[in-house]
Amino acid sequence: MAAAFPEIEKIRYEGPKSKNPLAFRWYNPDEVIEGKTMAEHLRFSVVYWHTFRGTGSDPFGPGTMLRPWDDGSESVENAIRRVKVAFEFIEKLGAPFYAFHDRDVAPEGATLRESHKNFDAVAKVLKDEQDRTGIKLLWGTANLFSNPRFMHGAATSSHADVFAYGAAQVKKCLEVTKALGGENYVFWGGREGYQNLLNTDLKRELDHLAKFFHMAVDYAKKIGFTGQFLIEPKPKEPTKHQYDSDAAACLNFLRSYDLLPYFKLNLETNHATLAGHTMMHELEYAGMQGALGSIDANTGDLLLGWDTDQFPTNLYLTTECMLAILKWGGMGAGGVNFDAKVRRESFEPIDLFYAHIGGMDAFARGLKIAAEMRADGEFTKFVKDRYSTWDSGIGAEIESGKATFETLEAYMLEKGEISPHKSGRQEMLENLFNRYF
Ligand code: 3MF
Ligand code: MG
Ligand code: MG
Repeated sequence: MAAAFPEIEKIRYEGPKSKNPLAFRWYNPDEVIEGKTMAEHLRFSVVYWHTFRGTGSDPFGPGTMLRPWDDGSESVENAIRRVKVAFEFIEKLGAPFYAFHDRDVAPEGATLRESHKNFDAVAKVLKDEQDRTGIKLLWGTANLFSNPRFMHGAATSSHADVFAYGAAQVKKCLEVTKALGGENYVFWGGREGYQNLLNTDLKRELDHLAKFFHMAVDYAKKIGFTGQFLIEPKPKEPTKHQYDSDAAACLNFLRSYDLLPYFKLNLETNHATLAGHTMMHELEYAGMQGALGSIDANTGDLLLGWDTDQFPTNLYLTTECMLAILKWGGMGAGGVNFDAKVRRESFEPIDLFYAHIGGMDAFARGLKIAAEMRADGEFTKFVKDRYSTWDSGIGAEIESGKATFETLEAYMLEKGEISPHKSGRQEMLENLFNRYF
């Protein structure tokens, strides 16, 4: 097969002075930061759905993307040709991982049996290409939201047969993910949520969702799949209320249904902002509970209120992400997965390179800046000092559990009024943050 990107050579690191738009200026895979290489910290991953299946269609018009290798058919032959293109792209880019939904890589058949067969046929080629290039599968996932049968959700559908269908699909996807050495398995809520409580049995649906996850955990054990399970929070779109709305909601759900030991979170920037949080908040919240699994790296648009899935280029954002990720000891088996799509107007194949190079450079630079901030330690020192009354005296008594309401009342009656505590110094700290750019 002829190359899909014949004019593109392997993308190389050329350093910050380079003006070559097809080179990395910051992502230098072998550069060591805090004892690990950039490649080990960042574990970049290319998504199959936006990058190789995205057409650029929107509610107002059809696709615009020029993809000369794709004949637009839902045939296994076309799917296999696409695999070769995907691996040529990922190899030239130098990303070590990729991620897919079952239905991105192989066409859905007329029956479940036929879909399984198509998936197996394409998985064989994926395996060959992985072996040829050394590119690995960051995670697999099943698409339980596109087909009309999932209109009411999958695991939370009002129809039991739909639950069964979703289970069959996840069973197969777990088998394929295992066969391809996938390091994680992701559940994004899809249509697991509701539009209206008048037609919804909320408790029953959540009980079903938990049952579904327990079945997945049991089956993974049975077949020896040892990858990390991840849940990807998102608050709205497609349903008005998604059950996995944010990190806190997911962790509460997992804890309530005895699922916490088996899951971590895959946090997505644009989902965090839709939930009214910053990405750093979501990372901190998951990190402090040992649940930081992986990230879907993208960004929204301040002026648009939906999931625009743009490539991340804002260095403040990537620095904040990397500060939180480094603070909580990294993402383990996770990675920086570009769940992002080029704009509808960026229709040429080469735009896929510009987009990923920009995202990788933005994260590499964020990593470098975050590591510099940590080495200087000024923020850490400030925060430590701000809470210093907890290190001894009454603060230490409260933290260690020695104090009670009675001892605290006695303490305050004795002490009298409190003199103003230290300034929060937000403006000074924001200026300090800026010093690194
Ligand atoms: C939706 C998403 C999804 C998930 C994917 C994997 C299509 O907003 O972000 O991308 O990432 O389904 O779980
Ligand atoms: Mg995502
Ligand atoms: Mg998204």
